[in-house]
Amino acid sequence: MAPKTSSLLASLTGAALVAAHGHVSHIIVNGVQYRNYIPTTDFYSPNPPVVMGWSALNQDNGFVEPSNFGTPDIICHKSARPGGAHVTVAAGDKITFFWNDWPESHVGPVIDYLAACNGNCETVNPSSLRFFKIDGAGYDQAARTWAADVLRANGNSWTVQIPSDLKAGNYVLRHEIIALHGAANANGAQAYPQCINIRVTGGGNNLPSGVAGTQLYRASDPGILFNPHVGNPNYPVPGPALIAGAVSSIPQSRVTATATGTATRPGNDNNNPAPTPTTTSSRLTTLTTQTTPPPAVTTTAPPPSGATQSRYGQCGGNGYTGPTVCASGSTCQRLNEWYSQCL
Ligand SMILES: [Cu+2]
Repeated sequence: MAPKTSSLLASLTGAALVAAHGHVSHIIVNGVQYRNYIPTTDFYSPNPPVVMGWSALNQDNGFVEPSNFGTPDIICHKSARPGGAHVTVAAGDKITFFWNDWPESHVGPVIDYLAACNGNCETVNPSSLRFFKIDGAGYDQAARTWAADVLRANGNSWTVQIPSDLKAGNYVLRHEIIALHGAANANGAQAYPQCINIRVTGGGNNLPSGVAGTQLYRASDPGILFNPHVGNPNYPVPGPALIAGAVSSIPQSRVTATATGTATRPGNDNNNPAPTPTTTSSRLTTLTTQTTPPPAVTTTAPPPSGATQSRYGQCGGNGYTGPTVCASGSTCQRLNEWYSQCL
């Protein structure tokens, strides 16, 4: 609920509730692109394609709010149901998720989990899944970038590496961005989980223990209730610890596809043998790296009057008559029709 004592905070909370952006449109693994479930169109199609991605009620490209972090909606998004197929990868392979869009204002961490299905993922009960964290990147104080900034810099993509010693089998890969632009307020963070089914071949004997999706986060976690609008924030990535041997992020780069593929339905795996791991590195095209700084902000000269709004102050909106030029280092960003903020 918005604080009644402050119309400003009410405006900001409202903006956080209405601003919703994005889903994973496809993945690339070993140079092959696979279509994901497209919530904005497949939901309305009488015969949507059978894909590895889970379907969910996020037709608004929306998010799961912290007050629902204890409900099954946080597992693989709202009322999610397993994808009808899976993509086969080798342990150690890299999988790149592509988002259809990601707004610059939606800063925050990017986190990835795996959970064994103990059978076909296509028919798994989401509540039976136990997730372990294979990467989790927050804010890089040296590079001064959020993981979501790095994702944007790489064409709205994020690359995950399957542990090379992971036990072979069927897994749900849960990929997630948590947007923090409204997270200074209670219930203001936005979780955007996206799940796909994968079949992992090769590997070793490693099967880390995990937690139920409904146990990943609480609304009061320091990485969920967090103000990102401070200088060089020291951000604690929420959720369970990384598994042994994992890093917060592998180096990120642009990845391009050389072919398109179709996900495999249960029982048809011999028609779609696992790719050979040796092709992985040769098909990844590195254009940018994890440490790429965000693009420089181009500022225009302030008007002669010199009226300048300070960072985090209001700079626009219906009925607003104050300064519309932001202090150096910040730009005026529209949050809704009533409120624009220097960020
Ligand atoms: Cu949004």
